[in-house]
Amino acid sequence: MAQKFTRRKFLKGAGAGAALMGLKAVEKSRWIENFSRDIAEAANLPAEKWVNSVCPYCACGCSILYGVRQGKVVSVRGNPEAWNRGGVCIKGATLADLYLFNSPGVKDRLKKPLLRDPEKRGSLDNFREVSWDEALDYMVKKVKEYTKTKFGDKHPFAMYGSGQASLEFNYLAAKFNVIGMNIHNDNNGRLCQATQANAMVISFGIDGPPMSFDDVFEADNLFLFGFSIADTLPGWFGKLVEAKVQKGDNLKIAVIDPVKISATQILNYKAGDLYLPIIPTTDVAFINSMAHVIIYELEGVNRDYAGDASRWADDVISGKVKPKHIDTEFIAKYVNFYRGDYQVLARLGKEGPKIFDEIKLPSGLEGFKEYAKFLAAYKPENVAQTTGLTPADIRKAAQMFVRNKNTMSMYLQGFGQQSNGVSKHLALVTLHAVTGRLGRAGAGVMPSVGQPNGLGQRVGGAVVGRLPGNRNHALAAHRASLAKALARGNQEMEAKILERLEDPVTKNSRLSLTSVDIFKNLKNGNIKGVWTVCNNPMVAFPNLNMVHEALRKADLVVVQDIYPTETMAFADVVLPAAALSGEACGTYLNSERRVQMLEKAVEPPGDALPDGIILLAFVYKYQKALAAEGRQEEADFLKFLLEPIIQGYEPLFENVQANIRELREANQEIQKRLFSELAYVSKGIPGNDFSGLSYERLRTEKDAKGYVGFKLPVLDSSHKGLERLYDENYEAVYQKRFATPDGKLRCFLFEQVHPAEEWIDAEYPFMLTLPRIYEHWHTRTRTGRCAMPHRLRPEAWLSINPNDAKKLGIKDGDWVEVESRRGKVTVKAKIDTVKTPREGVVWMPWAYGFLGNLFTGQKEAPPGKSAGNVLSTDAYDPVSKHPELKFTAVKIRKV
Ligand SMILES: Nc1nc2c(c(=O)[nH]1)N[C@H]1C(S)=C(S)[C@@H](COP(=O)(O)OP(=O)(O)OC[C@H]3O[C@@H](n4cnc5c(=O)[nH]c(N)nc54)[C@H](O)[C@@H]3O)O[C@H]1N2
Ligand SMILES: Nc1nc2c(c(=O)[nH]1)N[C@H]1C(S)=C(S)[C@@H](COP(=O)(O)OP(=O)(O)OC[C@H]3O[C@@H](n4cnc5c(=O)[nH]c(N)nc54)[C@H](O)[C@@H]3O)O[C@H]1N2
Ligand code: SF4
Ligand SMILES: [Mo]
Repeated sequence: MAQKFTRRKFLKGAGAGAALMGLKAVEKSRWIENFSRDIAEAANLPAEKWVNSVCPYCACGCSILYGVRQGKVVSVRGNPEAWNRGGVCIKGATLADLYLFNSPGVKDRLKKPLLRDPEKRGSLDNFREVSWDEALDYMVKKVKEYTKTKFGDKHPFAMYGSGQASLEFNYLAAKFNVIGMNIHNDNNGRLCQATQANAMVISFGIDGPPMSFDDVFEADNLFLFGFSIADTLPGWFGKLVEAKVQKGDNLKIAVIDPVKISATQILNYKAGDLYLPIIPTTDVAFINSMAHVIIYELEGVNRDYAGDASRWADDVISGKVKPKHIDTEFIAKYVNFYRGDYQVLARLGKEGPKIFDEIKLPSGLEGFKEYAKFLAAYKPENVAQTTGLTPADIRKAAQMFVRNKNTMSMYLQGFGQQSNGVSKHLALVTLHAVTGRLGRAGAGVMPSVGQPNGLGQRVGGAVVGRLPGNRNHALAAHRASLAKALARGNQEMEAKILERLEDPVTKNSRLSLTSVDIFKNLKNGNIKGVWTVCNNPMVAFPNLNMVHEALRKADLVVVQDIYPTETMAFADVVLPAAALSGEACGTYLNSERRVQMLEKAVEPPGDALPDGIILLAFVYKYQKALAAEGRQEEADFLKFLLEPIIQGYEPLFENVQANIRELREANQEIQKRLFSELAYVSKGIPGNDFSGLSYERLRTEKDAKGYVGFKLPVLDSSHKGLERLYDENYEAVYQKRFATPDGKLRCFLFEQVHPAEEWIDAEYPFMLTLPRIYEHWHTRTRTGRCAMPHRLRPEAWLSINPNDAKKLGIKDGDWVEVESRRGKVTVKAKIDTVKTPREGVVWMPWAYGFLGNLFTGQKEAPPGKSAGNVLSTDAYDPVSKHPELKFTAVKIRKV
């Protein structure tokens, strides 16, 4: 399979038309020039073997092949036998930069465990290299003390994990942090997936993105809400472009985003495609207004019933009137209605589904009548000011929504990262349901995932509210079946596991703190320490001044990463990890529920160990220390949970430093055991059951379309997975259309609610949104060390609408100070005529922390002068606790 790469081909692979144009604009640095040549030369070296893996960046989950020569990665390419058919974007294509010659990607890797006194925190210096055992023993000694007390339902120590760690690691975190050690555990998924996951549990009864990438080929109409898909899930966008080319104007697209995102470039306005520059946070008003137009105007309620939806609905119920766009059969058969009430829904996680009784409306068509009446207030003219959209545009969108049968809505952080995000999802699901545009190929809602294993962190059970198998923590039956599956017939252990999950008296869930509350309580001293794995909160977290203070206050900060990060500057313990993609093995679940294998291609550098081995080594040592101290019961419990995973390998964990090679080797078998344990545990959980899947199958078989990997659920050893959830095939398998107790979809009447962040005013007149850019991954720890992405986007900027810039007297390239109610940053202004924000809105990439230029090592003082999250608020959606990262009131001043 070895193939010759020329520099030209390489650039082409790297998404290059745009990249090449960008190159001209960037100043020439000879070092980078030489570096790029090295890569091109290296790419000419034929690989000796190609190893199957997955790109470690976005939730497309492009299957990739690492080309390996003499034990080193020399190139990377897309796997032609996968759903991505060999394609990769600039980030996947430049992954090999991280392995080549003396690049920053190689030089900067963390290679040894590091330790220092907590007083010496604040920079990347002053660490001393230590053995694995010294570092882990130091942690054990501290954590042992913390776990003598409680904070909330757990001990005052927390792991902050990641949707970029493997499915197996996330399962380990659930099994040992949440259950075994009873400490707090949440993930960066709180910043990423919490709204989508919680909203899906509410609507469908269980979490899991219900549709597939290929559904775009079946759709007649596509609504893209707050989803910059061309930049953020480019692989899936490729399918969308293909669908548009294939179907021409038969596929109509509406983009709803305050920024004219790159995806608008494929719109054909003449053919009726729409771009709607909505005011941030106001999607519910828009969605309800589309529903108003459909019922009051297109169904003729205004014309024939003088606007009285109640009388019209009665005639619909009695069969006197047959609506054109409302699917009465679907509503009668499959829909329950509820009042949209944030206060009640916020209690779901703790108290369970009985809370729905408090807000229940009549079911079926009687409930629909309530919905129709409720929408009276949402006439387009009434919401024009709130949403910033013209009544004519709202009417066009409504007409598009019910044009033909198949309408599909795709959305991501424009919904997720708003403090009213859950209500956006719920309002949209209701519109899809009443128009019968849900639960078919090409019809329905598809909340996308962002991180490569954003879904796997939920299926693994490592985010608050989810338990292994993507169970609902709030459901007594799910807690009980988990305890049973993990107890292996031991009733005493079963009772113990259950007690970690629920209060025996109230039967309420025992929950960890969620991410934002972990950091706030670290700041307040209620939580003593934090162990971050595979994330960089000192850049990515909301309200960085709060995070900065929290990390300074903490008694123990452990950072487990592959590179030095801004967060590491506040650590006292640093644990060097093997990069999952390339150097370790495990599985990832992509945005369409596809499980794929990542095989080990090369050895990790220095003493680095795979993430799972590090956590297991800690648990092993912690359990030994508890036993030595006479805390026998806790130790025995942990020993019981450890046994099936590390059996036969115990001696290796006695002296980690002496057994690095052996532990890396053992990791292959240990991950396999973890996967099969979780597969077994997942049995019976609708949509998330993969009890029919194994490493063997992932390695040797293909799915029904002939691609590597399988889409959940995979029900037995010959089942090839389901293409989508909640359609007729799903109903045939589960004998229910939805995963709720009565098999009905939960639909809500939600009003437009105000966001948590204070609204703009005379002092803070601009709305800032902090989105992503194509070239970089999050806090740039890797892409910032890859030549092309770095070169194209070396620094942060603020994008301004040309009219706003004129009013403020700002020219392209001027330095501006952006200030919110929490802090300020200074960046260059860009008068943006491409990804143009609507007037009154500005945007800046949030990827640039105080480590600044990762090529030259130029640093700033924390939290950084161009770190966007200095400005953002840590207020969150009351149901999902997902922070409001996409709306900040700011003022702008030329400096
Ligand atoms: N290149 C690159 N790709 C990535 C990532 C990366 O870091 N870099 N990260 C990955 C991850 S983890 C994630 S979660 C995804 C995120 O993927 P996206 O959600 O596509 O990413 P964002 O650019 O953060 O935000 C999407 C859009 O929401 C819009 N928006 C803001 N407020 C509102 C609103 O109130 N309503 C509406 N309708 N729109 C609004 C913004 O203008 C922005 O265009 O990307 C993934 N892919
Ligand atoms: N304002 C604003 N803030 C945001 C967002 C936004 O849109 N706006 N988006 C939010 C979202 S959706 C997300 S997902 C978060 C992401 O935020 P984070 O996850 O905190 O940021 P990353 O830079 O992705 O951090 C991943 C880290 O893992 C390390 N790493 C890579 N591979 C491995 C491995 O195999 N093992 C270990 N141990 N480490 C590894 C990388 O070097 C890097 O430091 O940011 C959130 N923050
Ligand atoms: S970043 Fe996403 S689209 Fe690009 S190669 Fe990786 S998985 Fe594929
Ligand atoms: Mo994310």
